[in-house]
This record gives sequence, C-alpha cells and structure tokens, in this order.
Amino acid sequence: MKCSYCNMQAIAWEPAVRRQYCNNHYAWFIERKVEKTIEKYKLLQGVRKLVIAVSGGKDSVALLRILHKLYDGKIKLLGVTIDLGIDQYSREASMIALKHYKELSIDYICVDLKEEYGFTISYIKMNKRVLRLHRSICSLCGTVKRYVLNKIASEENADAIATGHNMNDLLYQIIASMISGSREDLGKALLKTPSRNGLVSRIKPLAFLSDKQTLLYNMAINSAFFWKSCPYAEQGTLKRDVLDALDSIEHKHPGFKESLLVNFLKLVESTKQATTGIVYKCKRCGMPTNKPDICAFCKLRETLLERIKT
Ligand code: Q46
Ligand code: ZN
Ligand code: ZN
Repeated sequence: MKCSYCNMQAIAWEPAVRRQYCNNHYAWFIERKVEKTIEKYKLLQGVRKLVIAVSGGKDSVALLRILHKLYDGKIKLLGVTIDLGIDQYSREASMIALKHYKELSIDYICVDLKEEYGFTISYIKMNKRVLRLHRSICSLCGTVKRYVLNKIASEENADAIATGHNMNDLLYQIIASMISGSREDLGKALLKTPSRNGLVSRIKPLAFLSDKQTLLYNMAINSAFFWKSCPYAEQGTLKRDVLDALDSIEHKHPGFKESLLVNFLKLVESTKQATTGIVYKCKRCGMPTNKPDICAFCKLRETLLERIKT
C-alpha cells in the first residue's frame, strides 16, 4: 500500500477522506486537522500563555507535540503534569511527560499531590468506603485534576488550559449530559469554555481526533507515550458500552461521529446554555466553584486530612 501523496509505504488509511498516508504525510494530515479545529472554533483567540495538561498518555503527548509544532514561539507554552500518587503508574507516566518537556525545551511544572496537598489518589481509593465518599474514584480524581490545573493556570496568569480530550471523550460527555440532564456535564463537552471569576478557560484542540488517530500520530512521529492503563480505570462501564456502540455505527457509516459532534456543538452554540452556570468563590481557598460554600476539592481534602490525622 503506497501513500496517496508520495512513494513511501502507507501506515494509515482514513476512510472519511478515502486516502492512505505514509508517516510524514500522516503527521501533516493530523496537524492540519488540529489546526483547522483551533481556527474554526477560535480556541486560541486572545491566548498569549497556554497551560498544556500532560499526563504522559497518548492523547496528551500528541497534544503537546502538535501545539509545540504549530505554536512554539507564537504562544508561551507551559506544560503541567500532576503526579497523582497512583504508585508506579503515576511515576512512570510523569517521567514520560518530563522527557517530552526536556526534548522540546518547554517550560513545565510537575505537581506531586502528596507533597503539595498531603494525600494521593491511591489513598482515596483505599479508604473510599470508610470516608463515605460515594462518587467513583475517577470522578474524585477528576475533581482533583481540574482543581490543581486551574490553580496553577491562575497563579501563572495563563489565558487557557489545553487538555487532550479526544472525540470519544466529547461524544461520551454529550450522551452523559443527556442521561444526567446536568448543565455541568454539558459544559464538559464544549471545545472552549470562557474564563470567568477565577475559572481559567479550557480548550480541547483534539476534539476531532479519534483514539486511533492520536495513537497513529505518535507512531508516525516516533514519539514515546505511556501505554499502560490506570489500575483504577473502571471496567465494564456505561461509557465503554456507549463508545462501542458509536464505533460500530462509525464503522458502517464513516464520518458519523464527527458530524454528531459538529451538530451538537452548533446546537449548544445557539442556546449558549452550558456557559451560563454561576461560579462562586470557595470560602476556604478562594478558588472558583459551582458550590455556594466550599469547593469540592477543599471538602474532599478536609475529609481526607481528618482521617489521616486520626
Ligand atoms: S487517572 Fe484518575 Fe484516570 Fe486513573 S483514577 Fe480514573 S481518572 S483512570 S484518566
Ligand atoms: Zn507520503
Ligand atoms: Zn476550596
């Protein structure tokens, strides 16, 4: 199989555009796709300093590499990695993120949850029942990651935070928002949320890339990524079933997932519902929260530290 653009051997076939690509042309195809998303949805309008959240996994590594290629020297980039304290898993993943920062000479901040806040995600997982924490470990971990990223971005005066959420993540958020009817869930599916009241804008430049495309992109540019799954990743979830169903439709109708996302975004844009939720200030730490009293992170941290003391 030859590349549709040159004589090199093809490594990927893209059914939606009916073309095959060699390593170089595949990297070019993916970078153009991300650039088009950024331009169409004005993701970097007014952004002079950008935090890039990098876990070391395939999506965040692709995000870092693509944004560096497209915007290094034009926008100030700051990589942020959180060591969640999930034993070996967190250490190995963080090492990969550090390797990329050094290779690309990008400024970065690495936060060790245990050193900085006195607890780890493993501690929460082990003591969830005793602590009467009823949310799933991934939902609690999400609260922690969002809080830490926002705090660093605020302190560093960044204009936005870029995350590696891909098309599957966003499509699942759309469905989750329909199931829960929650405005917060709907907001998570937006490509760009505005900065307001201490909450730093969030952007998702990989919104139109699939899992397979970010994987192949890393392979095409020979970029190392952390491939092991988190030991706490939930198996047999509704999310997995929804994504499998969407993939089977996509297989029969190439382009289905992309048009579902595009049309959903048009619908949200026309209603503007998801961006109008009230943002309060936490009475403990002063950070933004959707709770009128203390934020979910401070509440979680107080519960944990009380328990650790006793
Ligand atoms: S790190 Fe945290 Fe993920 Fe592990 S506990 Fe769940 S959310 S699966 S991306
Ligand atoms: Zn080629
Ligand atoms: Zn707080």
